Amino acid sequence: MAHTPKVVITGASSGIGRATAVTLHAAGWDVVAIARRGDELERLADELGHERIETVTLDVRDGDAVRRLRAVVGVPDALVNSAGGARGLERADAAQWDDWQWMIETNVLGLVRLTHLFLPDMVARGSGTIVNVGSVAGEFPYPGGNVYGATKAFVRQFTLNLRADLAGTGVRVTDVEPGMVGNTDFSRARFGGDEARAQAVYEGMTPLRPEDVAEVIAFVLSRPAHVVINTISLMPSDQGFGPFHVVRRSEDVRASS
Ligand code: 8X3
Repeated sequence: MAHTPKVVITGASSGIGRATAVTLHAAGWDVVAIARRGDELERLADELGHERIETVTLDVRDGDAVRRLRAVVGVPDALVNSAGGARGLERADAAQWDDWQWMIETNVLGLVRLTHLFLPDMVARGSGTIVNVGSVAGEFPYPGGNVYGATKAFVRQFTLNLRADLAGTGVRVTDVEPGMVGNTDFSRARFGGDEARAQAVYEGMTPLRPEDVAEVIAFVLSRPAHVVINTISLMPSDQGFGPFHVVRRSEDVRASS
């Protein structure tokens, strides 16, 4: 009987993680869907017909819960680190400490924790693919991006440093870096549930859909074993780059927020 590949996906209850679960399931993968919200995972399992889908309710910030995964999951063929998000868009001096801590604990520590858990077994087996969901914010700074962008820069460099360590082991690592993605909880969470503010982010433009990113992840995973994609950056065609911001002497820097 042909081997059915198994993928562990974090952040699988919504957005890119959920779309990736649906896309890979349709491509024949066994999916282990991980997220904080058990009710949303249950809805996903219902949608996928409770076949080739396992759900685990946990927060990637919870080290003990993550460690228990190894016994439950074994050695997956792929890990998609999609759990993460942004909290706040304030200028750095007005940012909330809790928001900064949450982003570092989730986007950085959570992703590293999952990777550290599965990597040794993948290397021992000589195969496996890890896809990290980074962001264009990890490469391009923008006002209010402060810690969020820095966590995604970490994800990018961690991915590349893993590549440096893992060349020749059969284990591949890729950073998929999307720009604006609509129809997710991303902006709602960034603005503390403020629906109107979240909607305004995507007003008058067409953002990426979570499925667009999921298809890229599926593409990465479906390359033959000798091909590794280091990074992929994608944006909606309505998104571009801003000019450098220059503060003129007439402006009061302290007041411009
Ligand atoms: C978020 C991408 O462009 O909305 O990861 O900041 S963007």
